[in-house]
Amino acid sequence: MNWLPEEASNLARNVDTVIWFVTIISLVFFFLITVVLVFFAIKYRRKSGEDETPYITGNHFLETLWTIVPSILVLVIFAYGFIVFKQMRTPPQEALEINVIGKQWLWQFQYDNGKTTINELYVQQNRPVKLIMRSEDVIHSFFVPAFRVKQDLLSGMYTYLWFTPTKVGVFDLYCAEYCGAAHSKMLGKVIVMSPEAYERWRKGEEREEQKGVASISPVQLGEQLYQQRGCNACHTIDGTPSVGPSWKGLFGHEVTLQDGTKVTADENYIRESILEPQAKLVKGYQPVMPSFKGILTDEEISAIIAYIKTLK
Ligand code: HEC
Ligand SMILES: [Cu+2]
Repeated sequence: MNWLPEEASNLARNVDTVIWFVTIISLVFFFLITVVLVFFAIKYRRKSGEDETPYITGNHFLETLWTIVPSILVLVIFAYGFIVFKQMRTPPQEALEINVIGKQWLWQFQYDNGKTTINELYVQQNRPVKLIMRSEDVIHSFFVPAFRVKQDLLSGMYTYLWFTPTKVGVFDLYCAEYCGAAHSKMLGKVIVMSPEAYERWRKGEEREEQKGVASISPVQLGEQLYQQRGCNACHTIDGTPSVGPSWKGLFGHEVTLQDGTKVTADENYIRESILEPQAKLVKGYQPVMPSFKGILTDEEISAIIAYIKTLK
């Protein structure tokens, strides 16, 4: 029976067992009670010539039974749930720590080797990971259904999450707390790699490899980055203003800034807008764009500029 999503972490099976345990107990009692109810309603319904119901004051045996049996069951559910909960809240000592920042409307991941990624979390198969999470604005919630983990991110305090991914693959990451206009676009991927591939990725060797395999044009790369780096949460490419201005017709045109001055959107303006978004604010918009300094390489910025140029 494949009613639940794929199980791709060490915690998934345990969570599912608790859910099935509670569901099956509920179903058994639901049918038991419904069947008895319907049966009694028919059997003891009012019949002609039989006006008075019998006078019943109680039944000690039955009352004790229906108090003790459910109490034991509820305690068993509690104990079982607590055991799994405790496992989920206790990261192992050797877990690899990754910092997670949630902000409107993207995920940022910082690794021990100094790397930063956006909307893509890279982890190693069969190696426990501990996420140390915070928000830079409102409440977000980190949710990976295949791992059966979900945890809120708050500003002003850290929250934690851990899991051991057990399957190599790419899994969906959602923000599960309504966090504003582009909440539904606050999506990411968790990329689980084999130990060898992860080691290469950590050392930064995978870039060369990628280049060898997929030599895509700057425009194509720019288009990919628009999606993968979360620009699409705030910028449209069809002319409709969103949280930020649309990229359509941006390049080469005049932009009116907050203080009324006008600048022409050339390569340097766009580059500055990406690295220091607050340096020149576009009129009519809030200063909410995060800086991508240290996140996008020069090559990637050039690719985004090339892509914006095509959006006439
Ligand atoms: C959280 C929302 C948000 C995200 C995510 C975001 N931006 Fe922005 N961006 C804005 C806002 C708001 C403005 C206008 C205010 C300003 O100039 O900072 C803006 C302005 C810009 C401008 C100047 C546009 C103009 O019309 O003059 C460029 C270029 C830009 N962003 C590029 C990017 C790129 C590239 C990314 C992804 C790597 C990105 N933005 C991600 C909100 C965002
Ligand atoms: Cu969110």
